[in-house]
Amino acid sequence: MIEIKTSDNNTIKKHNILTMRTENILVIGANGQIGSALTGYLSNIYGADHIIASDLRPKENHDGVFEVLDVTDAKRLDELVKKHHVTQIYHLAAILSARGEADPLNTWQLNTQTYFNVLEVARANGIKKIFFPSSIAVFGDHVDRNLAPQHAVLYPTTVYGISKAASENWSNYYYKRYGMDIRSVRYPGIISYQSLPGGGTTDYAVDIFHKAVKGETFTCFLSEDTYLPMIYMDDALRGTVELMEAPADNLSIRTSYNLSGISFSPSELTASIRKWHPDFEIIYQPDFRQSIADSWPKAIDGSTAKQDWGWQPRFDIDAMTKEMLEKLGEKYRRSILEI
Ligand code: NAD
Ligand code: AKB
Repeated sequence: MIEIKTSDNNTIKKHNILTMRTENILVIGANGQIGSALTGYLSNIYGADHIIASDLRPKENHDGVFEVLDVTDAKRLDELVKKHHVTQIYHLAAILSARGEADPLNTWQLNTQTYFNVLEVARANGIKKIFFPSSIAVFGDHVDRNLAPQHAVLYPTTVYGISKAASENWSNYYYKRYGMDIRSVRYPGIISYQSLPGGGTTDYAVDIFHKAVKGETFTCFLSEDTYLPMIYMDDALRGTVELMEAPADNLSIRTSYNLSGISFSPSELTASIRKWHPDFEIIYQPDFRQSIADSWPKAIDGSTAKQDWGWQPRFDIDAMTKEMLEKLGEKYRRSILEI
């Protein structure tokens, strides 16, 4: 085991060096909110030459290997896996909760068909590990909304949540039936400065920082007291790789682990932002996303992840706010962020 320090000097991780340099990792959906941060994070750990980023369109200024891939095309996926001798796949492509409601059947088709393509191509090529991102959207009615447990009845209310709950079960099926090493977390809403989020219900908690940094009033599409589970990107990335590097024998969950972070409401986030921007203003205009948020838990219980692979989030709300404001402030000052 060795110690790794990421380029932002934030995180020190222990990984097995023999594993690190022999993996070739395909990231599908690499241009999105998570992919934009994850590809760099993985490059620092496994080596830039070992990370193959892919998405529907090329990424401007991408530093490393990039392939155009529409993952509805299983043949193209198979070709890329063979071409790059891929050993691990991170499958991030999906339509998220709010956007998904505009076209439920297409969302179901995209989210599930792409996952079957990944599972089947991985099976045919002997891929060693798959990462599948699930979501707090799997929870719905009849769960304890104050602290959703690891094991709960899943009655998701969005087509996005239904597709994630079904995919969790398919992960478990492929693990049991074919012995495939598929690992997954239920991410809370992810807060990050690297890129804008893509059509989720938790997006307000990223958009709000952009308005604060620009000195503008923020119109929030959720009510002031809507608590949701959230997590800062640094914690999300660290948790993801910690799970992927954990010994297989330690893992008791092959559907998806609750990945706990922090929970807050728009008014609490506003109060945190005002510690640095006292004049920041917010108005509340709840829309259709309010009912999605109301069907999700306020917090999730991450104790199984803690027990199995030592999960522990590091960022509280103020630590996250401070870093978001600093990083976005730098970006806007350099005028390199396109919005
Ligand atoms: P995003 O919408 O920002 O990015 C998704 C990416 O997938 C986009 O770059 C898009 O171009 C790409 N994509 C869409 N269809 C594709 C296709 N057919 N082939 C190839 N690429 C395609 O999403 P994100 O926030 O980065 O989320 C990534 C994954 O994590 C998703 O599965 C999402 O459900 C899950 N997740 C995200 C969050 C969050 O808060 N961001 C929370 C829970 C789960
Ligand atoms: C969304 O809001 O759809 C995502 C998620 C929590 O899955 N951010």
